[in-house]
Amino acid sequence: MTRVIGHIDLDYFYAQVEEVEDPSLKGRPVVVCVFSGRTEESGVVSTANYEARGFGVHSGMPIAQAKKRLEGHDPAVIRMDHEKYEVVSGRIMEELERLVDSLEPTGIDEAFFDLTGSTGGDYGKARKSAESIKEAVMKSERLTCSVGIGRSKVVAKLASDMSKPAGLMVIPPETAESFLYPLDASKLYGVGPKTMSALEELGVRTVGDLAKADPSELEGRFGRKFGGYLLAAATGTDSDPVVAGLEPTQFSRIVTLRRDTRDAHEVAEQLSEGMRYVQGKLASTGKSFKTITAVGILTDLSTKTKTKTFETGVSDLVTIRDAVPALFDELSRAVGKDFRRAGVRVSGLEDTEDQTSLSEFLHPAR
Ligand code: DCP
Ligand code: CA
Ligand code: CA
Repeated sequence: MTRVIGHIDLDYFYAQVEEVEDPSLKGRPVVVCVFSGRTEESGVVSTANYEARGFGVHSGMPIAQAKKRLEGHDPAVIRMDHEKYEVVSGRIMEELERLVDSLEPTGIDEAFFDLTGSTGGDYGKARKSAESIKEAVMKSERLTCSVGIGRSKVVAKLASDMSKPAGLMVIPPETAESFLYPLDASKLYGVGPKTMSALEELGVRTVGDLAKADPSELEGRFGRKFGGYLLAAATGTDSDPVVAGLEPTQFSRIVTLRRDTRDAHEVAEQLSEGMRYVQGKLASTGKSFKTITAVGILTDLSTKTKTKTFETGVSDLVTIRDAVPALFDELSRAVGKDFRRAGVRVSGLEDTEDQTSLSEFLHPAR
């Protein structure tokens, strides 16, 4: 049977969450920022709403530059609150899981899903399902999203990208090739600038050129695996399945320190929110960990770590708060240099035994 694969991506996600929380922001340029804390202005733009994008503001831009572009346009400059977006994302993913055959989250605001079974391969039904999904997200969270449907992950992802913002694009299987061929090959998932310039050397500009390229030439240039993928992607016949609910393997949090330091207590103090975040992830997923790692990033950006492993699973904040300063103490003595950034990571995750009672405790309404 022809597959029905979907991709959903929430529009200007962090900024839209802020707009929902404070409706007075609607219509104004909104910029969500990661402040590094060094000076009042230092840091980068995490994302911006479409009003701000209209003035050329985009993710990764220095905050000072964004402010300059928005001068006189009443911008709202908001500090990024990752925790808040994680919570919204978690609720949406849970809801989506109930609406599709299988859901594969691929980031905080996006996921692939499969509707092959429930639609029986009928693309009219698939369009209806996609509309219900969009309505459900709007109804429960007041958020717009963009959805693409097609016969492969590559087609679905392209369709959702091209329908942004607030769009829906359904590409029935028989139109997949006419949809794909005119596009620039660089639009294909996995084709970055390096691959693109190699493709151009082979005379490939569009997806259609790629589909007609000599398979042995592609495999010679990119290897059997990637060469084969490129050909399949170009015709929308990439066969990667939707893999439901990937289990987390670790949780971590890294911060930029207010000043370079090797003082373990100073580092631990600035990581205390990070420790709470990690513990919150453990609690909400019903996991405990065996290994905890102190991560120190030096001024030359090299990474140093120190690890402690427990005999049995741990999930409480007190143990984390004890372990982290001790590990940083060891780490800074071993390294003998100041840290610029610091983080905490827990890994070796396993299910906490009293998972049921714990999740009941955390979500009494369920
Ligand atoms: N993000 C970030 N830094 C980046 C890119 C993204 O912090 N360089 C964060 C903020 C975004 C979220 O990840 O809201 C999702 O990223 P997207 O690339 O999906 O971008 P948006 O959702 O913001 O915008 P779009 O409407 O284009 O999807
Ligand atoms: Ca998005
Ligand atoms: Ca995204």
